Amino acid sequence: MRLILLGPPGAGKGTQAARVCDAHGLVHLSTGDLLRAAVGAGTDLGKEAKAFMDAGNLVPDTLVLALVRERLEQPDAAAGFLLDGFPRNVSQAEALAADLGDRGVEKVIHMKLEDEEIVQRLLARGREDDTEAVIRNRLEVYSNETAPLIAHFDGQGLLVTIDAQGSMDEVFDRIAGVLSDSNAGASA
Ligand code: B4P
Repeated sequence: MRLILLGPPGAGKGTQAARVCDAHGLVHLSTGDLLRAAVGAGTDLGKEAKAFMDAGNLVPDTLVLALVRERLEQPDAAAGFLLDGFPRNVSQAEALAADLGDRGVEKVIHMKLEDEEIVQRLLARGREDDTEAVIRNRLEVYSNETAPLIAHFDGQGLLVTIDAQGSMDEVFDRIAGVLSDSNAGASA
């Protein structure tokens, strides 16, 4: 399976991605995790990315694409992957499609959640970029740059929207339902 989890910051993409990858033996590629690892390791890329992340802005495409390409080129990714937090804008989506060619993404799961629930979840998480002002900026960046991907993938017939409100188990069950439907479709 080749999947994308799309949704606003704090929708629970990272939380659900880990569970889905465990259940289906997929490589979990989180650009947020890769960027935080680069920042933690003090690489040149990490140093460049840090100021964007601290402000809640998108890291430039060239940096993010370099990380994604390096990970997708590793042999284990050939068996299937889940992209978590990537692509974040239309130009990243187009670069991904060009890289993958005819082994493109099969499904995009859009996790929908109201802004106020997002703010509460992220304030409770308390990561360095989880202050209220930065969260509000991330929501605005999402609406301007990432939300257009909803129509983009819908137009390609790849999008399924699920409600990301509710417990982690309830949300996981909704995603599992989408994936079992698509497996049934594939084998029909
Ligand atoms: P990300 O790491 O992608 O972080 P996120 O969107 O905030 O989190 P996510 O949706 O994964 O939520 P989570 O499961 O953790 O991005 C961070 C930054 O990196 C961006 O601002 C940007 O600067 C940069 N970046 C990343 N990718 C990029 C790209 N492609 N291009 C450019 N820049 C990029 O859940 C959040 C919290 O909610 C957790 O505490 C969790 O425990 C809780 N939670 C989850 N599910 C819940 C539920 N059902 N009920 C209650 N709480 C729940």
